[in-house]
Amino acid sequence: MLKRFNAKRNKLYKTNLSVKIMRKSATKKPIIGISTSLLMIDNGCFRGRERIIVGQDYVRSILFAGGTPIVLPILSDQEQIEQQMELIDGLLLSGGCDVHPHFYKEEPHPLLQDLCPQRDLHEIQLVQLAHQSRKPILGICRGAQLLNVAFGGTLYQDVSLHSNQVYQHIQQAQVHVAAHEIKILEHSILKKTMEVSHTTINSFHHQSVKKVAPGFRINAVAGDGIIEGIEKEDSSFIIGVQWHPELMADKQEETRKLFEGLVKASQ
Ligand SMILES: [Mn+2]
Repeated sequence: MLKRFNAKRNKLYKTNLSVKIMRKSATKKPIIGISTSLLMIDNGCFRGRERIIVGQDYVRSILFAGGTPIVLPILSDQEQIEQQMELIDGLLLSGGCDVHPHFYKEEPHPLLQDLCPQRDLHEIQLVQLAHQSRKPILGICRGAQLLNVAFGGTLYQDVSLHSNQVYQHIQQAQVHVAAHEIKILEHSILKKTMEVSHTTINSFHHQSVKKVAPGFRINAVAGDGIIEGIEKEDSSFIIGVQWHPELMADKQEETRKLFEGLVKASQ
């Protein structure tokens, strides 16, 4: 009698468990890993110590798009970087300092700004691992530049080296203000995602893509010829945008669609 009862209980338990597992996987929000910067504290008790930082706007944009954000500290051990990749469904490369020009075989130009080579190395490995495991990538500002360099492209170390006719790409207006126009190219993943051919975006970059990486194409361009976005041709979602959509996501519908696109591709 007891045996039969136990068997019945076990069966019920197993059924409940599988329902629970099914429910969990059906509603699981994609985990989006956000790359981070290091900040040296220059005053107070913790002066001289480093902190991991990432803009809360990236976190909020992923949350609004239906994803679960996690931050990825800069690591150097290959196996541990692989473990970071196993944890996430999609990768968001955040903005920050310049990519070291040695990664694209150039020497530092006088207009080059801050560097963080350990961050470059970490993110290049994350990009390679995400690509190998077919996980989507959205690169924002520095993230778009890093993506281009990781796949063999080069950068203008300062946009003034593109021409002396460039727009103001470090806007003086508030961060959410749409400052200059961009054209979004037909048949691009970006066009399919944002569903517009033109838009006006904010701009906070002093560098930009020079030679587009092999296998990539331009997906957005400003009127002065500065490349404002790239994407991997044979990917479902490996995109870099030169502006800061996370600072405008609550102002522009097409911008929200960019984050929704990343989360959807990560499902
Ligand atoms: Mn710009």
